[in-house]
Amino acid sequence: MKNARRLERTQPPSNAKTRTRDRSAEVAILMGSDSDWSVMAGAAERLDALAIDYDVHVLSAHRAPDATAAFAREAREHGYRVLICGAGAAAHLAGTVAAQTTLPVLGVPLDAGGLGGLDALLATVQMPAGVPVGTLAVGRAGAENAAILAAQILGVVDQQVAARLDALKRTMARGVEEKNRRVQHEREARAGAPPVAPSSSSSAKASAKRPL
Ligand code: RP5
Repeated sequence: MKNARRLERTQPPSNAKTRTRDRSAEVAILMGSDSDWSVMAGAAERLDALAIDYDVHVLSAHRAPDATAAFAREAREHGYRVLICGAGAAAHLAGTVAAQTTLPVLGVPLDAGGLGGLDALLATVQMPAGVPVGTLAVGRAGAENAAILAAQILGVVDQQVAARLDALKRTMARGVEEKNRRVQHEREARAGAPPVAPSSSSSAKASAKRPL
């Protein structure tokens, strides 16, 4: 099972929108390895949904330090406004990028095995004063939230992006209402059903603990 997941994680980001710089991507998604793509694709999907143009690049603080530093130094003049960096293990990508630019850098710690992502979380979040990395949650939620936060940063001055974010909030709120309706409906259906006698004290305790 672990091997299967590993195989899936090593698929290259062939369906990513890796664009050349004649395009006007405002966000760059950087990741330490192509094995990070299955999770970082969550950021790409959110940016797609918000109609925000982005590039995707594999860079590495440790394996390609010169290319990483050069990318970060030139990012602003290439038109980027926000940089999202996902990396696992000793995750220094976001920090080394932040060291070279004054663009906002959002770090997504990834679970690359071993320590469940705690290693990457600490490496990403524990930046020295003066070089901030906005650190998101470990894994998929962090990747998606990095994209939404990038949109929120762009949305400070871009009214169209801000409007799309408002629409996202409304959609999420409707989703919660729908979930609440389902829960209430289930409770009402259960309340209307004839009671089932518990067969033992332990099953009575179990049903008392049930959230619905
Ligand atoms: C980190 O090491 C990468 O971000 C990745 O999460 C992890 C493993 O990389 P690979 O060995 O799969 O290239 O630098």
